[in-house]
Amino acid sequence: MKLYNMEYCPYCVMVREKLDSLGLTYDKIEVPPMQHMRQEVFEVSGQYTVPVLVDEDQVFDDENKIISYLDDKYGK
Ligand SMILES: N[C@@H](CCC(=O)N[C@@H](CS)C(=O)NCC(=O)O)C(=O)O
Repeated sequence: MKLYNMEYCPYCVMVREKLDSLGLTYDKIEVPPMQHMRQEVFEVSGQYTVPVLVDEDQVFDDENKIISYLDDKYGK
């Protein structure tokens, strides 16, 4: 699993806390603060905001979608 992340982004913090609480390991990719420098984020997700989570062939571009997905797939 890969998380496109900015350390101080509150939405990224929410996702990191969820990943940690579920005991999941993941690769954290720090993105540059300037939106136009996030080419990889755009290539992966079609937009520039973080967090973006990639799990095998699935891509999620919003913290709420990410958290629901993680709960559904890895929770309980
Ligand atoms: N997924 C959120 C947005 C997430 C978000 O705004 N992330 C910020 C970082 S905290 C971001 O990437 N903003 C674009 C930028 O920094 O230029 C939403 O759709 O409401």
